[in-house]
Amino acid sequence: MTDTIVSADVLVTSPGRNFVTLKIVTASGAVGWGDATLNGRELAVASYLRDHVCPILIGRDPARIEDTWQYLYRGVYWRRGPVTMAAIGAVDLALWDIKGKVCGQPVYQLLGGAVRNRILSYTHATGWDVAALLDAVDAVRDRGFQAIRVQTGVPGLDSVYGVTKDGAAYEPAGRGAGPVEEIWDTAAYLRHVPGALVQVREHVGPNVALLHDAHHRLTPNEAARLGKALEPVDLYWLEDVTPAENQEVLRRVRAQTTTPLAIGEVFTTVWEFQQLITEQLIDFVRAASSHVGGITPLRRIAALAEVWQVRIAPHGPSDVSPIALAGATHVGLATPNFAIQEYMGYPDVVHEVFRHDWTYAEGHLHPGEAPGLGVEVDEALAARFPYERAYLPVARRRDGTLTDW
Ligand code: GCO
Ligand code: MG
Repeated sequence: MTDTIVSADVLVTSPGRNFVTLKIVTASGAVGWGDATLNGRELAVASYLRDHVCPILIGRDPARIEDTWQYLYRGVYWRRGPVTMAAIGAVDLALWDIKGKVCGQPVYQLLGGAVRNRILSYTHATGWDVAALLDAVDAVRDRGFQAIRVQTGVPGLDSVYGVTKDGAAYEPAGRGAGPVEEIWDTAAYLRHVPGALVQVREHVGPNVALLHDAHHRLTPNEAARLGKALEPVDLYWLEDVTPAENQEVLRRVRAQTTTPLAIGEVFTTVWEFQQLITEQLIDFVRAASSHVGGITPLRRIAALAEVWQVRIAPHGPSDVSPIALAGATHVGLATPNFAIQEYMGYPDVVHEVFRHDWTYAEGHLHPGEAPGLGVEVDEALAARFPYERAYLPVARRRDGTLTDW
């Protein structure tokens, strides 16, 4: 008998940072959870879902995941964009969750079953100076990580996004009336980073995978210079070297350096990856299972990437909720050209609000064997953390000009 969706509700909670969650319930009593979090623009997605998507989900067959994806993507004149795609992603994740629960299978089984035993994961180590960074690297190695993203402060700057001076929690969107403004100096960054990362490589030896994120801040020429300068570090990848809009510029970077490139955490459709994949301008696709519109399109991107020997490595910072992280780990376990999963980690309270079956051990993640995605939301606990307005910082050059992320 065909099941139907009887309710679709949005829950916004802020246990340390904001998360937007979609809850879909079917007539047979199945409950599916989806992540709709868009860091710093959370309520836009909540409204998109509540005001425009939830009403038209009622009465639909939850089993028709692909058709619902097409309905919300192709069926809408104003398509693409992060708000739309995060909303569609939440629906898609919730419907895969429901399908798994109805079938009594973890989602990875529905995707063809495991192609690996566990998923290599990386986390972040940051330190304002090199000594602090090396301490941070040692600390995450003690937690079992064999792949580490390393970021440092830059001499002459007061702050650098994602790097704290006291080693405390970092990268939340700052709470408050508006974005914090930071001063950015690319020349100072380029002078400092290669030397700092060489010291990290010397410290950890050859067997630890090191990654670095440039956060879209470089020109093509600067990116090429950085890639070349980092070749002795033998990076696993250099991430987001240039602003995401103009992908042709990657040809120049690619021609100049063999440092592997990862791009795409802010991309929201397979079409934004098309040129990067088919021209082999990147080595790793960073699409998140939520922001790119769900598991359905992430699998499609992975299939395209596989043809061109490009691998996927979904975004997994602390602003991607444990539900979307679960989505990524199910895809990761079942996808041959999956490379590595970012696992930035969450404060304890987030693990309590989002009770998950996925596990981390010895540098690896596993989605677990619970039917569906394996995440249940404690709604009573979530309700104790109301939304708090928060923004990512903005960056200006020394002369005051706003600059890229
Ligand atoms: C990453 C990302 C994060 C982003 C954050 C913004 O690679 O994990 O770049 O560092 O800054 O997800 O919302
Ligand atoms: Mg990144």
